[in-house]
Amino acid sequence: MGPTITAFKSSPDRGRGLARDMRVRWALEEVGQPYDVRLVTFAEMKAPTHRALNPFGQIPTYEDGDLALFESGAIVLHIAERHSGLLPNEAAGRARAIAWMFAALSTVEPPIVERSMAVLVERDTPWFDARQPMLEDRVRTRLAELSGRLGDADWLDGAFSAADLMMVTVLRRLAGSGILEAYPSLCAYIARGEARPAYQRAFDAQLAVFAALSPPATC
Ligand code: GTB
Repeated sequence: MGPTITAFKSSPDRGRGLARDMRVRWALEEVGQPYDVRLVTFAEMKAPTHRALNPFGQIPTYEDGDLALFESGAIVLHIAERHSGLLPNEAAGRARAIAWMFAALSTVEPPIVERSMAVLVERDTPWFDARQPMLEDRVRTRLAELSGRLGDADWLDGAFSAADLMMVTVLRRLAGSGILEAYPSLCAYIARGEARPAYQRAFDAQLAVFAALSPPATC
């Protein structure tokens, strides 16, 4: 039996692959590991049964036999370490790929999330207009640094790895913000990630959850 992950029963992104189960689904698809999904409502996420898996009452979680994990980064790293294809075999390259995974999660993602959370929950506050340019500048700083390092390369450090999977999912959170367009190499980088068959299978699977919620109207 394969692992079971959790995902939103009704994702606020309407199946656009922005919730963090997407990166776990993508990793599982890349390594060819079939998996089950348990869909949870917001109320279920905050109930003791789910909090036993994730003390913060969030998705995604991962269960495989006796092992239960939370934190999308830890889950993707676990998958990448158990299967071939997502981390280099050579020790130094593997360590660098893991460093890039941390960079995606702890250096690039925080300003992106802070900006999008402000748009979501602070739009009507008196400080929104003054604060938003500063939050956007912080995002632009990271994007400029990242695109500077990526240069003309296809991926962050040699072949595609879990580092790229993580970074692409982090950058996708900027879709529709109008910020990414100033960094064509990052747009192309995201497009390369999205073109991978494993990405597309993962995307389709999470979109199907949303589609099942809202079947097309009939006459
Ligand atoms: N650090 C944790 C991880 O990486 O696993 C963060 C997990 C997390 O933020 N989970 C979110 C969650 O469960 C879902 S992904 N939120 C419910 C809660 O905290 O009560 C974040 C997310 C949600 C929705 C969109 N969207 O609609 O665009 C994008 C991202």
